[in-house]
Amino acid sequence: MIFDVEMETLPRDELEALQLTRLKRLVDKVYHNVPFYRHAFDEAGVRPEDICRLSDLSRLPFTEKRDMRNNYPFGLFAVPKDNVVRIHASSGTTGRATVVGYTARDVKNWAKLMARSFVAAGATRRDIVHNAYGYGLFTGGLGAHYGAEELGAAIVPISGGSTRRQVGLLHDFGPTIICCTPSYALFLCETAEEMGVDFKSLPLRVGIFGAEPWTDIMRREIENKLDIKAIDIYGLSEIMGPGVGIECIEAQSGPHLMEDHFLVEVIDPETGEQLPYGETGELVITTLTKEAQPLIRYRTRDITSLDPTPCRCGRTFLRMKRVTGRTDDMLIIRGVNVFPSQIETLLLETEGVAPHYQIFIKREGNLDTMEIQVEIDDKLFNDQIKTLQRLENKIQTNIKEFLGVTTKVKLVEPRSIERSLGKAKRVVDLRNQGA
Ligand code: DLL
Repeated sequence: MIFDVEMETLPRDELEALQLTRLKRLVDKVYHNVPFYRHAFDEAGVRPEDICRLSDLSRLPFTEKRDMRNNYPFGLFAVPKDNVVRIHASSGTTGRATVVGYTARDVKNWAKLMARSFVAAGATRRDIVHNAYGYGLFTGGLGAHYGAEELGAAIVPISGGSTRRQVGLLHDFGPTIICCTPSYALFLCETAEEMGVDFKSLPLRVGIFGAEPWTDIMRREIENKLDIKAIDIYGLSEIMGPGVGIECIEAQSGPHLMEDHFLVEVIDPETGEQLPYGETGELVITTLTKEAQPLIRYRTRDITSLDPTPCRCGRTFLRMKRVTGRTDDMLIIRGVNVFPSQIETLLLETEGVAPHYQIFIKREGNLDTMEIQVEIDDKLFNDQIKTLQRLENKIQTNIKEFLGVTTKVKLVEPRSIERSLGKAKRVVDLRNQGA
């Protein structure tokens, strides 16, 4: 099913014409209303009237996270503050928080895009949605909430945390759809097991998971454990929140991007050059309809590629490949580049380990070292030390062979790695703590 058939199946030439009209209007608006953009455009020697075709997009300068921080809190607003009805912000663990403002129309558009997303994931107004994304400054909770209401489904606004209580409600209310991070879905399932609740006997049929990188092998793990279809939803607060893209349940092969609202490109993160479809690089997004805080060519730091091939669901929007990581997540261990998601794939392909792991980066002398702690399955827990050592060696060898990096692998007891209620912390960097 498709929520907005007209837009979501628009022929590409009509879609591009719409994008161009919107882009021109946007460029004109930010040039005249946001001093930061006027300055940036002047510096790049480009004026609004220079944008005549979609390919002229590459003449515009990029916007980066640091530009948002430098204009903290409201410097990038393109409307008077009175027109702003909602403000979200990122947690700001690595500096000042990133602030995002919405007008009433922005909130409405977001709700519509999230309603589209629910329908793409197979939801209807008859569904009950258990929403365990955090409510608050994080966009996950309220984003999903407004979308489910827009669709007319029933939403249970449980937010993150109180995990045992959540299991009780999953059992009692019988929701058919669950929204949370993939790592929290596994934690819920594990808690249910401890409480004697069998997830497979619940009416739950679809999970809408995102907000953190996860792999296809993790998807299979979740689908098997929970007996549901697991759908990947993508988004980021700077651009809107969840619903920038979502997979369709028909193909489950990478999120369709909502291209009538967002103009997307993939660039080489080193040179800034646009890359052709299919090539992997950094996703860059221009918001075409945002009123309060539009962004031009925002560098997401997310690594992916774009897939223009037609999808069997009938949507004409491009699909993005699953995000494998962020440019700032890349680990460089003794000159070798590794992404946590590559390690996840190798770990989960190994029989006997559970989908819970953490990567510790330490400095020993002048060398960076990596230790991976991964939980073993309950089934292996009572096995002989020899068996466990063999398993550790096997994982170490696999990682060396496939990723070219030497690691220390340590198997740890089931349930000993801290569970997160939202985004999982996969990498712990101890290098600046004298470790
Ligand atoms: O995580 C918005 C969101 C909420 C998306 C709920 C999906 C579901 P931020 O906290 O600003 O916003 O974090 C955005 O999270 O740039 C990616 O690096 C990562 N991310 C989000 N969705 C995915 C995904 C929300 N499906 C950052 N796969 C993004 C991989 C994702 N990474």
